[in-house]
Amino acid sequence: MERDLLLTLYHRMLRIRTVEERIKQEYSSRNIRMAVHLSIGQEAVAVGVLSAARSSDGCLSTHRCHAHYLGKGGDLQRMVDELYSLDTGCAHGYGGSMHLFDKQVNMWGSGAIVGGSVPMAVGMGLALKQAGTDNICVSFSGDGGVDEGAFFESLNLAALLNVPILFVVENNGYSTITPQAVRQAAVDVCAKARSFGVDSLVVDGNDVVQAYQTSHHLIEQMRGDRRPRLIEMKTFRLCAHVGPGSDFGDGRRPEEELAQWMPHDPLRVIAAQIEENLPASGALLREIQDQVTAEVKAVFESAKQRFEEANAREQLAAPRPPDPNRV
Ligand SMILES: Cc1ncc(C[n+]2csc(CCOP(=O)(O)OP(=O)(O)O)c2C)c(N)n1
Ligand SMILES: [Mg+2]
Repeated sequence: MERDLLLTLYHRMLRIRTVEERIKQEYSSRNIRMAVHLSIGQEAVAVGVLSAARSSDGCLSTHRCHAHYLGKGGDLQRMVDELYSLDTGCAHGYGGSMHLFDKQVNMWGSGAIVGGSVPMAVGMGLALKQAGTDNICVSFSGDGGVDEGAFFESLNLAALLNVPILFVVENNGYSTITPQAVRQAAVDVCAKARSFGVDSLVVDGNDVVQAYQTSHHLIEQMRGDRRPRLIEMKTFRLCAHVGPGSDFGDGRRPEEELAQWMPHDPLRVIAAQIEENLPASGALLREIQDQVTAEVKAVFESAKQRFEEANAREQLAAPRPPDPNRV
């Protein structure tokens, strides 16, 4: 992989990690008044897939959507403003962490209903095709999304109508704290997709280079043949299902799994790839780290300041009816 691309992937993953680490820190202040589902440990999926897509391609996501929104190029300040319930947020402060949207970059939204955005993505993909473009739609769902009937109806319709949709199943092995094998009689997601006529393959979701190259290859095919594909990305969530904590050590997930996955932390994986392919890149990496740290600090400080000012004016205390003309 060429040097600039490798560094870009690193930058994007580190930026997402730094934002979410900052959310963890700020959460105890209780100024982020909503559930947050962090993607720490899963950044390579979002960055690998979405770096292979174009801004004009569409994307729909799930409750765990920060990485997808940022990977798609969504505005960071507007995301953080949304977490602080500010009306400058990307959903004007009404949606919160699970409802991120940025029309400028065709981040078409995300939602809390497991599997709920998958059929919508099929419709959006069909619209792209009917408009005569070569754009595609990316649909992210978790392995929990594969528990849902709507997921299978979506596979069927996408195959039947030849919809250019890339189904990305971000398989972190759990739906909240229930392992996949406890919920699904057959755990081979690709076999299920193939049975509907959707070409599918499995990728190491912690290796951003593999995620990028596979996605790029499939997306290029889809621009030509306007047919669906599915990628199952095997990955692991390093944080709790929800909130800033951890669900290891309290019996909810076995600690041995964390020990097994830690060496495969996607940021460690890419750091090793950079070390191997780009010797003497230490100064460059430090430059990227400094730039990301400064950007994230400035964005949070800005949001916090405006949150405090708004709070002081008691603007957040009064319920505001949504204005349907604003989106
Ligand atoms: C239809 C529906 N059922 C149950 C829930 C409760 N719920 C919220 S997140 C979640 C886990 C989803 O797991 P997965 O799709 O694998 O995503 P992950 O949290 O692992 O990223 C569940 C069951 C919900 N929001 N919607
Ligand atoms: Mg899951």
